[in-house]
Amino acid sequence: MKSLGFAVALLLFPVLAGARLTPTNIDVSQRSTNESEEAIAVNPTNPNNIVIVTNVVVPAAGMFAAVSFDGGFTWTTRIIGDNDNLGAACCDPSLSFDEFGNLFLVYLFNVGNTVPIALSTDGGLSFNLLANIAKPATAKTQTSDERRGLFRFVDQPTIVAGKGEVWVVFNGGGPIVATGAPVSGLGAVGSFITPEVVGGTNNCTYGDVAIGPNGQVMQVCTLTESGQGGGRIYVNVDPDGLGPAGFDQHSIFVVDTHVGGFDFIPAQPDRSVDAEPGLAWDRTGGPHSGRVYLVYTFEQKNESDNMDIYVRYSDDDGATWSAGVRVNDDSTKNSQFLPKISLDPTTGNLAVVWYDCRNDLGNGGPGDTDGIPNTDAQVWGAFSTDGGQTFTKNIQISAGTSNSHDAHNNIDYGDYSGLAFYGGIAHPAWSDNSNSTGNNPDGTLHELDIYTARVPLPSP
Ligand SMILES: [Ca+2]
Ligand SMILES: [Ca+2]
Ligand SMILES: [Ca+2]
Ligand SMILES: [Ca+2]
Repeated sequence: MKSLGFAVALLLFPVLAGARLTPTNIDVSQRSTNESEEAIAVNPTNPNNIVIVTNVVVPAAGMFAAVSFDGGFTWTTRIIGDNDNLGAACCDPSLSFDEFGNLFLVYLFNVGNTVPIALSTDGGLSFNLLANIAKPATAKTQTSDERRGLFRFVDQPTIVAGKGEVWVVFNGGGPIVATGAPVSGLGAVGSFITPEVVGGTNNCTYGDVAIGPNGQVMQVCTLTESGQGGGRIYVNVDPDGLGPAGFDQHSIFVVDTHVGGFDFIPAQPDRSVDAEPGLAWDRTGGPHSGRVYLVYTFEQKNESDNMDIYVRYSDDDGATWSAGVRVNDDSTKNSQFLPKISLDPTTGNLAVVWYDCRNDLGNGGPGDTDGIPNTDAQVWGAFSTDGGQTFTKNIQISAGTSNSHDAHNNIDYGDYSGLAFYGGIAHPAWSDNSNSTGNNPDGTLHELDIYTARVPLPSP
C-alpha cells in the first residue's frame, strides 16, 4: 500500500502543483455579449481601490466599468459613456491613477475628431469630462459612426499620469499627437498644452507614453510597413515634459518586430495583432531608477506565427537600448501576443502579461478547444526583480483556455490586454471565454467576459 500511495502521489503532484500556481480567477463583467480591450489601474493612495474599463458590444454606445475597494476580490459594475455625461463612447479606454488619487480616463467617441479626457476623484465611482483634445486640422475627418471600424481618424489613445503631470498620446489621422497638463493635487488639473504633432511619426500607431523621473516624457509607436510584413518601433522624447522644449523631432529606431499592424495569427483570426509596444519608466529612486522599459511582440521568422514577448531597457532616455530579453520561457513555436508591462512604483519590480498559445498542441489536451494547434490562448505572466535582465519562470494566470474566434467579437480579444502592478501584486485584466469560473451568462455561446486575478510576486 505504501508503494501504491507513493505512485498516486507522483501522479497527483503535478496537477496539484499546477493548481496551486494558477491564481484564483475572477469573472469581473459576468455580462452577456463580448467585452474586450482592458484598461486597469490601482490607486496608490488606496491600493485596495482598483478600476477596470473595457470595450463592450452592447449597448451601441458605452464602455464597461468596474470598481473594487477590496483589492480586486469583489467588483461593482456599470456601463459608462452610454450618452451620459461622458457622451457616446465607442471604445479604446486607457486609465491611469496618479500619486494624488486622480484617475484619468481617455477613450474614443462613436463619432468625432476629438479625444475626450475624463477625471474621477472618487476612485472610479464617477467621472467628469475634463478636456476634449482636437486632432490637428491637417488630419482626416470622421463624419459617420464607424464604431466597429478598424481605422479611425483619432485612434489608439493612451493616458499616463504621475510626477505632477498627465500626458495623452494618440494617432491623429496620420502622426502621433501628444498633449499634457500639470497636476498639483486631487482634482487640481491645469489646462492641457496645445496638442503637439510628434515629428517623424506619420502612420506610426499602437503607441504608449511614459513619464520619467525628471518629468521627461517618452512616446513609443510602431510604424507598420504593410499589414503583416513588419513593424518598426520608434520612440521620441520630450526632455522637459510640460516645459518649453517639445518632443525631439527625430524618432529613435529601436527594433523591427516583423509584426505588422494587422498581422494575422491563428489565435486572432478576425482582428489580427500588432506588436503592441508598451513603456514603463522607473521613478522609484531605487537601484534602477531612471531606466525605461519597452515591451513588444517579436515574430521570430516573418509570417511564422511564432511570436514571442521581449523586453528591452534604456538608461539614457531612449538614445540606446539593451538587447531584447525573451520573457516567455516555453519551448514551442506557438504564438505569444498582446503583451502589457507594468512597474511596481513601490519597488521598481516589473510584471509582464500576455496571451499565450503554448499549451495548444491541437491534441485535445487542456490547452486546446478545437483540435487545431495554436488557435487557443491562455494568459501567462512573469516578473523581473533585476531591472529587466532576467524574468521569473512563467506563471499560468488564466485557469481556462479561450478561443477568440468562437466569441464572434469581430476583433477577437481586441488590440490590448490590461495590467497594473502595485505593492507586490500584479492585477491583470483580460478577455476570456473559457467560462472557467462558471459565471459567464453566455458561456454556452462562448462570448468573452473580463477576467482578473491577484498575482503576487513569487517569493525568491
Ligand atoms: Ca509578420
Ligand atoms: Ca512563440
Ligand atoms: Ca486549438
Ligand atoms: Ca460577456
